[in-house]
Amino acid sequence: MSQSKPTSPGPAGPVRPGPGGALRPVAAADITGGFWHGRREVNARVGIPQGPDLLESAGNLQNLRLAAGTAEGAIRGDLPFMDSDVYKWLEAAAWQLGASAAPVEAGSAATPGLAADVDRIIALVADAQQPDGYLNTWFQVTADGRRYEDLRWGHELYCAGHLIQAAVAHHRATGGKELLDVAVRFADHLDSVFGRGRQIDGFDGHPEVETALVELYRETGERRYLDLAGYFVERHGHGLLGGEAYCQDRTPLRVQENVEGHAVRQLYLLAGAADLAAETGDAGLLAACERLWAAMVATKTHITGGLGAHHDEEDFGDPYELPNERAYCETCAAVASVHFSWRMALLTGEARYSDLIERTLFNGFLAGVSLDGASWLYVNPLQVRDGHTDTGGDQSSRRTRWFRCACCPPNVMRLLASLEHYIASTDAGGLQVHQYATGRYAGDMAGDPLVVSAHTDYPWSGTVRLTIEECPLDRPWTLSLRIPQWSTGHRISVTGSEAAPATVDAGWLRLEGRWTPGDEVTLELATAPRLVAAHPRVDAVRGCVAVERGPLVYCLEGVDNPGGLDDVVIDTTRPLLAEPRPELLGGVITVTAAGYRRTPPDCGWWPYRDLDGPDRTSARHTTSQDLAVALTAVPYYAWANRHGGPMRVWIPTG
Ligand code: FUB
Ligand code: ZN
Repeated sequence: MSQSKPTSPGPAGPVRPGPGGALRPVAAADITGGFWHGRREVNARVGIPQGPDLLESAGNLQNLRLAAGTAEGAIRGDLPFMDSDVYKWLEAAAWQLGASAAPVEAGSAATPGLAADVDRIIALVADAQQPDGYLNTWFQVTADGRRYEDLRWGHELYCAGHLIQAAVAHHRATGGKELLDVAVRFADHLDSVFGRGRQIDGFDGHPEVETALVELYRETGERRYLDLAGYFVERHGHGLLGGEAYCQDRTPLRVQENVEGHAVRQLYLLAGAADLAAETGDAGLLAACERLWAAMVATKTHITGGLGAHHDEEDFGDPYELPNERAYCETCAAVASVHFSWRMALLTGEARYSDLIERTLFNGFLAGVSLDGASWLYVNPLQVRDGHTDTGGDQSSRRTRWFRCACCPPNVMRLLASLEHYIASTDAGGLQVHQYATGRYAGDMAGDPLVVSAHTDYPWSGTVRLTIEECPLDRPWTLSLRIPQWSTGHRISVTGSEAAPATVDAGWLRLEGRWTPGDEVTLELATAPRLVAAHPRVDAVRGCVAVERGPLVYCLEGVDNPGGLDDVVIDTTRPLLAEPRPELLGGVITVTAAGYRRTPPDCGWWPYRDLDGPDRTSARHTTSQDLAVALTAVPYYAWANRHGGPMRVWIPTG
């Protein structure tokens, strides 16, 4: 591999931007306790270790052997992107292996076995690669060597992207080059076909390779990978793949007004565009990313951070088309949203991107994995009706052990395993804390170490204590803490430092001063439960409210509210009561609201009726037959862990 730029040590996580952006992830991060430590411990102990067996039984590993010619038989599975499940798992395992203090319970055999599994599976991948660098088991085994004939659906470059990301992770986390060598050979092959050797003018209908190639450029210094990523991003939207929004081919990003088409495809493309803007300083691309992010958040994002309104084609819907029981909100779209927003946070320095990351992580993303780490949701609806029937499978409202299309589980694994890298950043003026998680975050300011540790029981408590561990003593610098969008009030106290009074600037609380190791800052965010209403154009939830507490969105589940959820009404005039329940769902705080179980009107055989009488004069339709009930809500991330009954996030007010 020729090097056109020396590689530089830097942030060890999935995103290592060059000097162009506003912020840089801290070089070393470690989540050592609290909420996310618990979720990551389950991921390390249960989630990731089950991967090899599941990939074996689903046939992904056998497909690699078939492609390598070391086994005989028919291809397993019926999707051309099954290799990507292997790569996403490898990426997750690599981050896990690299975690400086692996959050694996004492006595667990996960970590030693994991390294061997990773080596074994990397060897399978390397064996399957063709001499010219091409690698896709589906096309090698089933297509008589035909390549790139179905860019709309073939996923060959999408799989290459996941391979590259896994390889970068493996290299950064463990120093191993085996997978990186495979990835570089594939990237060089892609460059010879689509890049400098330009045999084909095209791109993959499922973006992913774009962001991966930028990261490979960051890892290797090889400029061709950045150029190839730029070429792919620019070729979207010109009708090369039939002009479909599904393939991100209807409109060039630079002029697109709102997110559209397949949600994950759109978001991975935007992540790649943000990466490019960071590396090239392309103001037009940055403006497009900002515009599309803002339009997406304002008009197409569910309260959970979930994205993608349609089951059909896994698409974004129209603006404000945000259904409940038919919400798609694929878990992968939540992962992709975090990827895109983190790149935007680093590029612009704006807090709102990390606000969306927080909302997504605690709600739409985390619901995708069961509390025990062993089963998954692919779609994340906001309502399951009383008596819901479900045939299971990818689009089920029930947790499932694995899927025919198993994109989501290893995506959850890789984000959880690398989560510490999404917490803090530095710039020339100081350190920024984007997310609140107990741990240690070590960056630098112009080469001088800047290390902060955090202790918190977030999200249950809004109190976060930060301790300065190392910092320059000879000059002032700024500690920036994100004040979440949901916060209704905060207090800050500082001990030791001569920090100037805090200022709040577009979501960042800035504390500028001279600091000394041992100085402490305590942030207290008000976490009283809240009722939240949606923009009136979200017709699906008109007349409804949702319950939130801190960053958590809550939901009602049938198991806590016997009698069903289709007829419940919340009384918004009565206070909400938060109650710690250490024995419930791994330890949660529930929120109880006063409400009614409504007796629906008798409509006879026709479920519609003329509206007159009290219906036209009274806003609240409770009657003497309505039963007063206490409605108990649990965090949305924890739903569907006890039973297969109904659930709802949005609660009618009348
Ligand atoms: O097409 C590959 C993956 O499968 C997508 O990202 C998901 O939406 C699912 O369709
Ligand atoms: Zn998925």
